[in-house]
Amino acid sequence: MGNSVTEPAAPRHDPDCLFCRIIAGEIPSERVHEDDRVIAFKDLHPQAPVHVLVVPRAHRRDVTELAEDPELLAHTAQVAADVAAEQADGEFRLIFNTGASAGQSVFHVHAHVLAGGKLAEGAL
Ligand code: DGP
Repeated sequence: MGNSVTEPAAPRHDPDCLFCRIIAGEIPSERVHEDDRVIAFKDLHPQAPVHVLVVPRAHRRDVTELAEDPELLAHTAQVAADVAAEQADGEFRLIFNTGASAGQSVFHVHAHVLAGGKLAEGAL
């Protein structure tokens, strides 16, 4: 037996997290996609004709933590593209607000997919 030390796994479900609760089905959402790694649902306060949040199921704080799993980051981007193709013309804006001063209000990583016509310039 080796004497290796295993890092504790990061928590992957936080019962106090709004998006963990949406993922668990405890809070309703209008889902447009789900698979074993991510769900996508309509934003409560849409800022564009199509405004969907793509949310990894595993609780990660922000895109910098998500980037520790490049395959999951790539999958999140691919689902965003698929949603934009299904719900609009395939052209879209992808935003990860990261940190409170950048506008992040829910600290469970999520990609905003904005699509559906000429999008206004400016911050989300
Ligand atoms: P951000 O500010 O980048 O953390 O984005 C959080 C988004 O989450 C914001 O655009 C509004 C949305 N949101 C907050 N609460 C709910 C909710 O209960 N349901 C849904 N569908 N969206 C929510």
